[in-house]
Amino acid sequence: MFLSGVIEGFYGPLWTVAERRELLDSMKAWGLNTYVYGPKDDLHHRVLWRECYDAAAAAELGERIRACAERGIRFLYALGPGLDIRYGADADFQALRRRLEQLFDLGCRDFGLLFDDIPDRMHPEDAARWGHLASAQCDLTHRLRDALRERGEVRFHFCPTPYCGRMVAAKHGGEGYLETVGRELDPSIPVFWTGPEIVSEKITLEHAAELARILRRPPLIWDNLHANDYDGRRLYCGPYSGRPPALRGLVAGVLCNPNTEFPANFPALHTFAAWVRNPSDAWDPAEAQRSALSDWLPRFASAGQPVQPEDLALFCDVFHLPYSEGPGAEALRSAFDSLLSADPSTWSTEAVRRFLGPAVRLRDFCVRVSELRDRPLFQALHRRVWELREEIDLDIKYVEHHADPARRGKPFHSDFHLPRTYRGGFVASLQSRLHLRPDGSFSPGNPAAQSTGKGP
Ligand code: GDL
Repeated sequence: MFLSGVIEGFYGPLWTVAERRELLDSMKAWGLNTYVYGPKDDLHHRVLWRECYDAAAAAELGERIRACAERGIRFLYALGPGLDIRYGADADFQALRRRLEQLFDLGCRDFGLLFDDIPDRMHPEDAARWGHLASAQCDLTHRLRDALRERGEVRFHFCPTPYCGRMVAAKHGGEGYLETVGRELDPSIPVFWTGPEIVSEKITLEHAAELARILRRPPLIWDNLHANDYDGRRLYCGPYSGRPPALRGLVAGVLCNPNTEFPANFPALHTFAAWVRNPSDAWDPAEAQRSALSDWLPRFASAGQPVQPEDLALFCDVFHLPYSEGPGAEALRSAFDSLLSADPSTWSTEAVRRFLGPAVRLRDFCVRVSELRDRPLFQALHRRVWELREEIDLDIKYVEHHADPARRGKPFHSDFHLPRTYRGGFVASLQSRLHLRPDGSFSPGNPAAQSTGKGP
């Protein structure tokens, strides 16, 4: 069975019970078949991996497992013991067994052992026994699976310590890690893989085929395209893209680990599900996005002025995908760039309008967001929208100032964008100190041009 669905597998606040219920309903409606539970900051997933859930948490999990079953969705519980496990310690094995048996008793039959984002070194005794980290992890997976099989039929899944091309190239996990997994892990156990990068812009057929060769099984894609936990300023409301539909024939499945803010995931998951269902090998992300946004628009019912479809589309072009903005955002930025690169006395009315038209629409959309009747959606979008509104408002005022012959040439100030409260704070001051070049290398930046870092 081709696995398609959603991983709750990011860092940061977990989704709520109501959000998960909505997710499962949408997944059923959209034809997605797998939900993976493994949020990094459920303490019992990583830090307290030895401790079983208390009665209340277990009851909630049991309900969720039932809710999945009722909708024909596979529930996969993922456990990440790698931070401090001793692979050879019986006490640790028994703790893992107890953890998974608790889940088994709640109805769970699909398990994942995740060894991502952990130290890639073992205790010397484990190293002496297994030689390779991969061997210790594969052996542990088999032992656990065999123990659980005494209870009934179960399926296991495995996330390697190097889980993308870049980590393998850096020999994370040790020389020959993936080859060892390919040789030693039971071939019926799917192996997670995020692509050439942790957040992969593209996953090609060649890449998947090469992985399948090394792993001796088709990889199970853990897709971080829409994950935003690594940067509090970003949000991804663009369409699923960069993966040819033919990829479906080369992998065991694709599971998306999306934005931490659940309500913002509508376009990501709607377009992803359309990609999964797409009958042909042709894929038009823009078309999928139009369909997703037309279904999303009713959620933007406002207590004030109504939200227009083209404004929602522009917003999603701004908060688009990690490696690209949508066409509306590109056009807005290029209109602004062409004004900034010319002397304001030469600005044509048309060039000013080309910028101000969409900029004002975007600013107005930001105001609309605070008036949304769907308050969880407002909360999910609020911080990013506020920052966007601050910035776009500044740009509009700047352009209006210099487009006005009476004010042009005089310095531009904004009473709402003041030293230290605007773009201030310690983090921003650190950000200005190291400059990231397009080739990925860092060099000293120009902190003097930024805030003094003294407050507020
Ligand atoms: C990761 C983490 C994931 C996180 C994502 C994006 C995997 C296998 N693990 O490396 O939990 O959400 O990056 O930051 O992807």
